[in-house]
Amino acid sequence: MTDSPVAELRRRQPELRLLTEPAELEHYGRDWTRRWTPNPLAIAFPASVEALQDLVRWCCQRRVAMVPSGGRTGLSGGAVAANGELVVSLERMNRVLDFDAVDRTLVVQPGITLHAVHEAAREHGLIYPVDFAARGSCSIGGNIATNAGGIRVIRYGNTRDWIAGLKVVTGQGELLELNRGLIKNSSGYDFRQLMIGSEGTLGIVAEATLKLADPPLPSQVMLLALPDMGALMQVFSLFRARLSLQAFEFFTDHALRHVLAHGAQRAIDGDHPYYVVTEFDAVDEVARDAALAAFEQALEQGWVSDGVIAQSDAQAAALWRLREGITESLAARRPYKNDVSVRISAVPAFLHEMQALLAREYPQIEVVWFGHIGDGNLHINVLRPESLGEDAFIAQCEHVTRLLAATLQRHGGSISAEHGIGLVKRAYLESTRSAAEILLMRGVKQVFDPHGILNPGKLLGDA
Ligand code: 2HG
Ligand code: ZN
Repeated sequence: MTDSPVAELRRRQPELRLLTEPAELEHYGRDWTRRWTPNPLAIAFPASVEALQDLVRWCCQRRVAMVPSGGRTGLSGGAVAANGELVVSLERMNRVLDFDAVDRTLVVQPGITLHAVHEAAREHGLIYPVDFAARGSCSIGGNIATNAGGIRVIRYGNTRDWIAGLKVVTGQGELLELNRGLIKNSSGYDFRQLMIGSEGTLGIVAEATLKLADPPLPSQVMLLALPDMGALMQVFSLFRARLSLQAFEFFTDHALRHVLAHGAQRAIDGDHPYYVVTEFDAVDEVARDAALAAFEQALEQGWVSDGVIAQSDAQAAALWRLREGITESLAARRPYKNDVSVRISAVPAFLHEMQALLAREYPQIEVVWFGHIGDGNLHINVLRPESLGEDAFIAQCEHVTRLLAATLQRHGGSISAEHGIGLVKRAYLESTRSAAEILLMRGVKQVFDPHGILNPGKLLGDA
């Protein structure tokens, strides 16, 4: 009689932590999407690059599908294991390996949380500037796999801009050392950049060299209430011209209602349809006066109806919570999520069409918008009414997403700005990427993972 795959793996790697209990399979087999029923084969926790490499080699020989797994805070189903895959959790590979003061880089294992990376950089008087609400749970490997963005993109760019080197294990178990921390390297195809955003379909991140930056100047946080949607980009243009922005985020009154019900503190009285949280350099009195002047000008123009400036770190955190707490405040409702982007210049026209589309297609359904408006990135969370069954709700949302994808296509936008394609968006990839591009993507997949064992079904769908 032949061994089961799990028994065989146990014999091959006796040191490997392997979980197979139903509760563990359930826990590690899903991400924040909660749409698919987890059904992994087992959960493996390699503790070293060598163990990871050996694991991939075994999976390749045995044709066992793998799902690389970090903090599983993803919103597109990229870390879901619903088809008997082996989940490869990088949880035990969570250490800082090196800091180089001259290069200003931090070498980390993939399972380290974003928060722990921030702390490690801070210990050396520097920052790792990519930041977003899931920082305490998400892992750097997952951030790299999705090219995570967040709330500081307007100033610092996406994860892609902060990766100086990567070690990855390909679908045949080869270990590649990509770019080795070099700033300048004009020696052909940059596989590092190909791996970033590949959602675990081309390789598994085994180690990352992160660039660090100087801490930003002292800042101020302002909350603004806006009378209408048209004012959003007017205020943005004004503030961007007058101030040095670190963040510019927006949310609607619907979002505010949920976040307040979830424990956040109201900061502006009255009913206002739109809000902006912005953070900007405010190093001295001159800079603070410039911020006030910008606010007053916006007030005179009728683009803002009210506003507050945080007077302490605690108040700044409270203002940020109004924006950052939205996802969590909606989580119990398991919203259907869109995460879309257009060029900043296309935002006003796109917003206009999108608002009309959502009002027309979701007449009885609550839709919550928020996001990184200063980057042209909008999050749309659609809440299922109790009267509508789950399947009918998803079907309706998929229908609207198809219309939304067509609108995005007209405006040259993307169906996934920062959450990835995963399982959730794969039917819409064609609206953002051309047929020629998708064909090449399949070719690339074939090169790095010829047996299709790395996160099958995600991003490109089934080949
Ligand atoms: C954010 O910007 C995250 O807060 C989550 O990207 C967005 O929940 C969402 O739709
Ligand atoms: Zn976001």
